[in-house]
Amino acid sequence: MPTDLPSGRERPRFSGLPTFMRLPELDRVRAEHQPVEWCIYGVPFDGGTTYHPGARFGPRAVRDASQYVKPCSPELGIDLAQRFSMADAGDSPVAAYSCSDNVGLVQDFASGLGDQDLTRLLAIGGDHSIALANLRVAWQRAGRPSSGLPLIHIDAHLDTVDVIWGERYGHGSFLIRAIEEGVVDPKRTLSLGVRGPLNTLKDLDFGREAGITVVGMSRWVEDRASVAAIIQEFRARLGDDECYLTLDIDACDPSCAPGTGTPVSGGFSAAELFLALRWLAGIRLAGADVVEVCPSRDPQGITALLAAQAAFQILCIDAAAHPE
Ligand SMILES: [Mn+2]
Repeated sequence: MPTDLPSGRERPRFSGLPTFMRLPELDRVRAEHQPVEWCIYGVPFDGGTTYHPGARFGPRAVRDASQYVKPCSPELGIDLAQRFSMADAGDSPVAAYSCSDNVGLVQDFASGLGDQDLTRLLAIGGDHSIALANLRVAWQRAGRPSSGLPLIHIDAHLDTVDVIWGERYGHGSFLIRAIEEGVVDPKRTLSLGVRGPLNTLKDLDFGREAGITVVGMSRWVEDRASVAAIIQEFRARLGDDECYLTLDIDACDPSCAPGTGTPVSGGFSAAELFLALRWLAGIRLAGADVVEVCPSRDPQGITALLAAQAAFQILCIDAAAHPE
């Protein structure tokens, strides 16, 4: 089902109110009684940040950068605007002073977006703590699978820290909470991009013992063919099941994603990230998020641009699973 998207060759991309990718606003699409297959919304929250704050300005920066995201992927042969009905729902309300309150608030907002059975949600962060809210809603909409949703987690960090500064819902804890709550299936979780330095040598133990397949950045650098094989094996275990995808922009190297709160050197280049995402094309997605863009750390805006283009590539992964 197509999206009514203005042509950049008729209406300039530098004009108009900036919705994500110039998509129609959700209210307008609903007023016309059109179904929505993918709904994008922002979560301007960074109360879960442990180092540089500022990701609360991420949704605005990503929307602005996304004015130059065009709808067609020649690599995958997909015209996203022809494939999906998409809309931008604006921003979720946030509880700026409370991580735990914020998760519930965002969850309530996201639960009311689009049609319960049809609409998948793409959240633009905000720090990584907001992923838990979107994951809960994706799990509910997928029919509450008892084993939890399979997950692709692209991040420099594994985000399985139990408690930081007395807080259980910060940006380093979304994955341990999601596993505890049963909304994520750790045995069908693939983590790409993790690297050191770590606080302790035991930091990855919880994830590995829970069954997460952790593919560290060193393997990507030293033996990329084996990463391709691991992804093939992961896809075989997925079968036709829907999978959630979360992208922390700090998976990428600070040279191409400096605008993030907890940067770690030695990450993916932009081209490598897109290669990894293309290797996932055709996986059915239950929902997704792109988080941790901190615009004030990046005056040139290359991080927000990368996040916007990556969000497009993520939608293309699902589009490849829904041929016209
Ligand atoms: Mn993260």
